[in-house]
Amino acid sequence: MTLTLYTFDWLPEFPRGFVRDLRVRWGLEEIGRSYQVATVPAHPKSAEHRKLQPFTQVPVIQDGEQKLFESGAILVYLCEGTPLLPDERKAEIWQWLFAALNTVELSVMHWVSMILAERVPEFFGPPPSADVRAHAKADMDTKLTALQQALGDKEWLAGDFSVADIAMVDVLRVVAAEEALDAHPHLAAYVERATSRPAFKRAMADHMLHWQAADAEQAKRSAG
Ligand SMILES: N[C@@H](CCC(=O)N[C@@H](CS)C(=O)NCC(=O)O)C(=O)O
Repeated sequence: MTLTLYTFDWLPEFPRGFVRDLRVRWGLEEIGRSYQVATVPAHPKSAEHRKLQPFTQVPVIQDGEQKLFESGAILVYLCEGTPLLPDERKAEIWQWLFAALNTVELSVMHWVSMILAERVPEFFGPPPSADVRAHAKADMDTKLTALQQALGDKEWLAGDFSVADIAMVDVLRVVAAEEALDAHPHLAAYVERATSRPAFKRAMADHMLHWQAADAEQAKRSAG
């Protein structure tokens, strides 16, 4: 049965490459599972979307009878019983997956939303004061320093490449894109290592193709 991954029908340039359907696509590519993409309107949000996802966010998947939202839950569901979530390291991998989404991503998104408030105030504004932003950056850097220390010389967080690495690297990509990972060279190398994987490249290519098709569809609608 084909699994359906829901993402938005169209988004402006700035979040492309970072919308969280990417991490699900990456997981699907890693485990070799085919999928189709369906869309929900980004604006205005629909009642159908709220039935799928109570906060009207993406990603959501539908796999037979199983509907699931929250990217972490989706990744665990997909990777259970695969080499990305082997039974013997399950607890450790869950631990790092929660650390990615509940500790690191929290700090990263707090800081990134402040950067975006300056860049696209119509979505995220008003921009915070410089000292509020500096405080958020310091908090994020504390988390990144600790993460780098925990990673040490290891290639991946918990044994072989796992679902925790997908979550963590997808969170760190945002920091790397803002050139704020330079002070954490081991983490920068970790991101580079993970995003060199063919599965990531396929996922990213398909993610970007989706937005290109969305642009074409929008252009067609406004022309006709
Ligand atoms: N914790 C959720 C966060 C989902 C999330 O924030 N999705 C963004 C796209 S990356 C979204 O739908 N934003 C629109 C909104 O919040 O209204 C997850 O990991 O699935």
